[in-house]
Amino acid sequence: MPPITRGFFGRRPDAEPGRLPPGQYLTHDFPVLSYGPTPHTPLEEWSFTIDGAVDSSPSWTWDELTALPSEMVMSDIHCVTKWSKFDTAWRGVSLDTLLEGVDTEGEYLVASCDGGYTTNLPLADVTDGKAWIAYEYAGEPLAPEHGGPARLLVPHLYFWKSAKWVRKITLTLYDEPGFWEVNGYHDYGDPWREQRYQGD
Ligand SMILES: Nc1nc2c(c(=O)[nH]1)N[C@H]1C(S)=C(S)[C@@H](COP(=O)(O)O)O[C@H]1N2
Ligand SMILES: [Mo]
Repeated sequence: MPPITRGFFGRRPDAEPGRLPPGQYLTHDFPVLSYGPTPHTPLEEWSFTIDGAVDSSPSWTWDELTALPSEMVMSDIHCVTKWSKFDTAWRGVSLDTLLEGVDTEGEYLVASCDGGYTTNLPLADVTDGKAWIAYEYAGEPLAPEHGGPARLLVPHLYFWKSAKWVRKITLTLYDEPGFWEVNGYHDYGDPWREQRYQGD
């Protein structure tokens, strides 16, 4: 078969074995899942802060954050309600960049958002190129319903860990469950091990 034909059919994402985590189905649209209304914080009032078990607590305005070196991220995302979306394209600042020069004894963190949503993560899951503060999606400013102006992006875990409208990351010494985690969702949320709910 000529390569062009093989490429055309062979690259159909839903035909790629092993790319969809167990129990997930592929979707091509981008569902919106928000608990509560979409906040609309003006960019002049927006800031992003790292605090908690840190020696110094850095904070960035919108202009400061978006002036930092950013990265293009292409990743598959997996929602606990069972949809997955392949090749989502983001731009954002790596947590590695934001945590540079921050000394901490914390091994966990809680991300807090406008609107009150929180989620917890091990620090090791947001370092070494695994997480970003994303502010563009598909080449456009991130839409408010998808977390704009900026959201946490942690694509290797279920998407509830990717906190929309994130404003703060608090480093903690102990694991402190967030909004869905106290309501029965798994503490860690690895889609490949199907860690949807507590006890999975
Ligand atoms: N602040 C906030 N972040 C959130 C949520 C939320 O309700 N509030 N929902 C989570 C869940 S369950 C999912 S699946 C994704 C959905 O992101 P999307 O609406 O961009 O698809 O955001 C996550 N981040
Ligand atoms: Mo979700």
